Amino acid sequence: MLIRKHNLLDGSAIPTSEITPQAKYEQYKRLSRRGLLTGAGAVAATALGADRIADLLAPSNRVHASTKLETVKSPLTTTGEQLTTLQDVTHYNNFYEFGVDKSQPAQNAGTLPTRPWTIKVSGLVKAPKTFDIDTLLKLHPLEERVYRHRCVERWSMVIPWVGYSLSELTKQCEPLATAKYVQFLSYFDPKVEKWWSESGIRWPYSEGLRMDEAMNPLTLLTFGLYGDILPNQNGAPVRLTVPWKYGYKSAKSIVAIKFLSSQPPTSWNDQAPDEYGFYSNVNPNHDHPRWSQKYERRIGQAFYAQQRTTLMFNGYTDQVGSLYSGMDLNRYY
Ligand SMILES: Nc1nc2c(c(=O)[nH]1)N[C@H]1C(S)=C(S)[C@@H](COP(=O)(O)O)O[C@H]1N2
Ligand SMILES: [Mo]
Repeated sequence: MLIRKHNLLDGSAIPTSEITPQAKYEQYKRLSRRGLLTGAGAVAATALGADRIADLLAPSNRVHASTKLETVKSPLTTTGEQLTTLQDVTHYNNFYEFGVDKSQPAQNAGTLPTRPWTIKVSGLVKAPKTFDIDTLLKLHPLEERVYRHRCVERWSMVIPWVGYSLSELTKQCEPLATAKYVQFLSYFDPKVEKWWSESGIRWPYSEGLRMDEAMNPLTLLTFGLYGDILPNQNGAPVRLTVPWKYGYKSAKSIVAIKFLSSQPPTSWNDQAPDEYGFYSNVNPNHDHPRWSQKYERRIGQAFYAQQRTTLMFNGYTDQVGSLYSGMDLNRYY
């Protein structure tokens, strides 16, 4: 019941199966179905109805007055398009540590311990440092920035994030001139994130950017959305948002940042290198081996209005196009 309802949220035409090899996907599906259907959730769902259950299982979804973040408007708000609803932004998620179905993070991520929380900075820096989350929140005024969000699976959203440019933190880290790449590592505790084995990903979730990409003002160190702290399923208490790249570059629940001289290993590239490159720039002219990237489906829009043409760099060419001048984007996909 729960599964049916959440899959119907977006009139899903694009199954999760497209991001992983079919056989493996069938295996995840069996595992997660078994987990859901034999659990207390299934029993309670029948008795109370799916909406009530979603609330009960994901206390992190409830908005409390004390979790509001004070923000200033940002000149870097880059789209005037209609926002995706808070309900869709928080109930259609990829966060594989909490399950491979898009409805699972909202149900399962409530147990993520978001305090105390630190980010450890190491590698090619003047001196390693550890930043507490509450220090990070005060490092720079928080801005509200509305970005387009395009997943490699061809769905998209428009989300009002809260944060500040990652470059503000990077400056505090004092990277050495030899640092050419930055790696981001997500929180990983197999006892908390009990769904970790459902996918073929090697944990912890790892992502990376070239230094100039990390320093681009659009790259957002993100603490909230819709004026509130991040719900756990969206990567609380701190994540990255890199709007010109496919969603998977934006690592959630970051606990470590490393400055490196060479390209770090990244989770999806590691899993299927011919499907997911290191750069992962949104590019309608470079097809995924199993599907075209020319179109996308805007979550939450009326069915007839869902289909959209995907824009080069997700529409952020003016801001980031020059980072790739002279590069063959079919080779560096
Ligand atoms: N740690 C971690 N970060 C992650 C993921 C994940 O599974 N684990 N999924 C990625 C993918 S594929 C996408 S599309 C975005 C989804 O973010 P959202 O659910 O907040 O929209 O998070 C990215 N960051
Ligand atoms: Mo994604």
